[in-house]
Amino acid sequence: MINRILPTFSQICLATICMFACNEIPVNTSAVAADTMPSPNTTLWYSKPADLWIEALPVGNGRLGAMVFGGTDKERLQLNDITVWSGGPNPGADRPDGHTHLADIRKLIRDGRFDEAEKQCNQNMTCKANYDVSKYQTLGDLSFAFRLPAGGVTQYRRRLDIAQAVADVEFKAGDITFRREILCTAPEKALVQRMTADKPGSISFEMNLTRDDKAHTEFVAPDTVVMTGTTAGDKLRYAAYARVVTKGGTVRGENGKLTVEGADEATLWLTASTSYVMDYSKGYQGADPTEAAAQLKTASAKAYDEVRSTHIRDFQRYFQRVALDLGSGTGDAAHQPTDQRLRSFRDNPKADPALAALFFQYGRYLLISCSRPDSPVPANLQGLWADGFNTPWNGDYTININFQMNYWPAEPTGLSEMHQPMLRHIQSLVEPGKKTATAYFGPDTPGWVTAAKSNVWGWTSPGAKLPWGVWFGSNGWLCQHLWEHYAFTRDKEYLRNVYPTMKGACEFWLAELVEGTDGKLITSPSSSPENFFWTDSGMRSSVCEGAEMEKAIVWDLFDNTALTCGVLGIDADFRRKLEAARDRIRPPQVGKAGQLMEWGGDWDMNSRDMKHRHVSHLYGLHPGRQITALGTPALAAACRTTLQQRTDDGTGWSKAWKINFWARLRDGDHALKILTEQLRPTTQLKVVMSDGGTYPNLFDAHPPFQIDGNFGAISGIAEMLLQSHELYRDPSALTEDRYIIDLLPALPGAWPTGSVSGLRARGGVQADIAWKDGKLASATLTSPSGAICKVRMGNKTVDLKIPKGSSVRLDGSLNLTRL
Ligand code: FUC
Repeated sequence: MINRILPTFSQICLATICMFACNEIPVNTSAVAADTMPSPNTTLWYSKPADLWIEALPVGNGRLGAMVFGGTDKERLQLNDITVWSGGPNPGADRPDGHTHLADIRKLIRDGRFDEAEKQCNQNMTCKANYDVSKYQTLGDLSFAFRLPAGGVTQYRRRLDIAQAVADVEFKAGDITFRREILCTAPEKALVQRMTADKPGSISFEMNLTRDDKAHTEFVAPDTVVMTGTTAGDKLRYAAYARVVTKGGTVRGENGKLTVEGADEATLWLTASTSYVMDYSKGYQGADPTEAAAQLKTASAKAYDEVRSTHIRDFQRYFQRVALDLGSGTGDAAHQPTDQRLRSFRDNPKADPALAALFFQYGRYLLISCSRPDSPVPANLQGLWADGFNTPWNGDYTININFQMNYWPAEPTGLSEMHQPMLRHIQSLVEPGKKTATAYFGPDTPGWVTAAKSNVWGWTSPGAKLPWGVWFGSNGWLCQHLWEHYAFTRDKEYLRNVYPTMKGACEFWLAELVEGTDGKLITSPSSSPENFFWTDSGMRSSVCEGAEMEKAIVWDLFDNTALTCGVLGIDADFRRKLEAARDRIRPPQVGKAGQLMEWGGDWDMNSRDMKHRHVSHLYGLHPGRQITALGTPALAAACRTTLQQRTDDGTGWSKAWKINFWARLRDGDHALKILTEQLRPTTQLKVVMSDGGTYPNLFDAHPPFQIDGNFGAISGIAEMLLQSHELYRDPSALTEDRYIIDLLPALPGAWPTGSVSGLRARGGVQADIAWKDGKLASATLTSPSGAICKVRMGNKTVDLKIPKGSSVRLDGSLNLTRL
């Protein structure tokens, strides 16, 4: 169970005194009523309004979202709709004659003329359209100017309850207590803000709905304003509706403003829709965005309390699947406002292990809020929350790590349905990806391919230039997600549906792998995302043959697809072909410094950028499974050496990946060290290529904000507690994928006692685990589908059969006990 450590009243008063003293706001020590005490495991709370966007609090329903600033006399709700993109499809982005240069480039590389090969790649294997015209953008702002009584503001507090997905703001102005509650409901497809006061007739405000880009606003009723427009490029039409329903008082709309006067309470309802449709054959152009009008009508006719309770039930259906207790620590650290709590954690992390539990659950909250089973597109670099028109890196899907990282926690942390928009997006890339494959690899090239970037408009072409633009490993990496969804859920019908997509990626690579000088299969031209190498003679390039990451991805793709054929009992010949090719791929190589080699040559130690954030060549360790700590110890040792050489530094997402790597190396203390560094407070907003941290609202800092770091880190926490990537072959069931379920494989010393329930393992198993004094106390494993597996704890492994729909309980020595 979640440890709901309620602070004592004196703790709250203490924190309150401190927060008001720090911010020089008048003190009132009888501030917070006992029933509204924040739970440190599931609440973010603050003693002053957000000035900066990275202090505001996110709400979302998988499509619509808002950042809540929590102002007093002025409030800003910055709005997003996940489909609001500028630009449009780029059918002409591929270079149709790219493939005519392929043989020459491969030859230059074989001859060691890497610098010339890079030039050739930049001229001929890049895209011919401007990728940067398509950007994820804000939907706009709702701004409020409230009329408050004189006398100043006291007893201010704003918070986000992530166990209910409700944000609120509360303060006293004069002698009146004002409260606003904000939620974004998926069932009603609406953002709702309820405004109340403890004295009738006290709610008066003006409200504006705006977008600084040619938006047109008009009142369609005295209480309803609609904003319509198109984004730059004119490919996307949007419509947002806002209505304010009051009890008492008056509402009128004029001069672009909605004015409420003297209401007892007021409820704002906001809906939005766009013309976007994820359909390549239609040029991503759907019908006019009319749904928002009907959604507004239905939602705003309902009673707020009913909408609120339906919303909470709907959200908790997912959220409550997993509970995590890492202990409550010492002192009052956990009971401080969240920004202060982060600073205290930096100074004394041991005092507040519950912050990691809050960060874990916050990541799950964010995933549920930005990616729902019916989301029109998947979570982007900022999930759903982005301000302005120039979102960093276009707010795209960067598919050389970042997009995939977004979805690492989906399956293990009980949010499998949230994976769906990504799985659909991957399949939507097959058609444009076929064109990219033939353009750059020849008219007869089978299958489909993608490069380093993708977006909602079906971009599959390479990017502008090396070291990032010319890299073709992402189709295999994306297919890993298709397979993983099956590995966790055991849904064979789903697997049958996605198999053609996986097969297409395999066909591409079966045709495009080349034989290395050692007779092994490798890729060429081959790069390692965004990095360069320096040969022994000092030549700098980013393209060679046989870089590790692409090989590892193709190995994983072939292995997963061969397993798919076996599981579905189909395509036996193709399966054998895949297995044979997989076994001919050049295995990971260990270099002269004991490192896992990143490139086709042993050049890692020549690097002039040893701390480079991408550690792509460890793909086989994570998220792949070609390298395991116990199965391939020599390669695992090489990964460890590489990680030490590369240091623990990095951007937010880079640190997050390293947490996963160290967990896979079964070193929980090192994993926690990096997690602790990732939680270091920062307000850095500029782009920095190292120095990740965490913003006051617990968004991950690349910097700037990039949500993959949130998701990657919580995947790492799950990996510390439960792993299931290791397959074993059962001679009596060779076509089945069976897994070793590893309990507490990387438990750090600083989390001696705790529990987790509801984590998911591959093979269709759910795990509740409790530990005490650093040792397993008990584990209950449940399998809705039924499972045959091995369970490992430390050095001991036992075989287990869990009948369909039932549970088994193991004690600390892995003995079966009765339930
Ligand atoms: C890759 C990374 C950057 C950033 C960007 C979105 O280019 O190397 O650090 O995360 O994606």
